[in-house]
Amino acid sequence: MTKTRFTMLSLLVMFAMVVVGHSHSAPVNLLANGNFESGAMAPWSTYGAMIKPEVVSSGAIEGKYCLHVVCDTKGANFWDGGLQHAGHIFDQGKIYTLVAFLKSPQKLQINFKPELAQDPWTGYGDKVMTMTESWAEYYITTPPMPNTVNPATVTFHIAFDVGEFYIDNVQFYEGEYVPGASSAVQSKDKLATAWGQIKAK
Ligand SMILES: [Ca+2]
Repeated sequence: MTKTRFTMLSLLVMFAMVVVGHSHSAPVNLLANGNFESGAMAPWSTYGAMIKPEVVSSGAIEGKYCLHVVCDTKGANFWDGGLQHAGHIFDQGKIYTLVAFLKSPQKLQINFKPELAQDPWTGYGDKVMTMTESWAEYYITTPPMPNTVNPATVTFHIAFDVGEFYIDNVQFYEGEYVPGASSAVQSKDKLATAWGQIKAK
């Protein structure tokens, strides 16, 4: 084996280790159709007459599709309009991370709220974010669940003001935030960076 061939083989092994290592660290998304790649909205739903959602096939940050949401009337309360992914159970003692990619030409606000899906609508780690005109990643991590939360839902409150926003690549998983795990785009960038570093050696 020539030195060049050995070097090439070493590089391939190192590259494979980067790929395998990355895939093993990826958390499991508890949301079906979190990236809207079915081309339809289900099982997501919205409430509030002012909320007009539509899956669109252009401008996505991940894959082909994202969700475009219009709020045509400001709510009396910001929670009067929402985007939800229902049917969950949060396990006692576990923490969860909710990640979403968002952008809004009007820089709307949005409230991330994993919650009890019935009165008193107890939230876990809920936080209001302010979107920007460019796609960016936002996340929260809940405190440990003090008890089993059932029924539970992943809710975004979206009646802060009149405007529109785009959402894509939503993930909800057990544990702390894992950088880059929610974004195929970021993952590719990371691999490209690692590959570039390997080649530079
Ligand atoms: Ca998508």
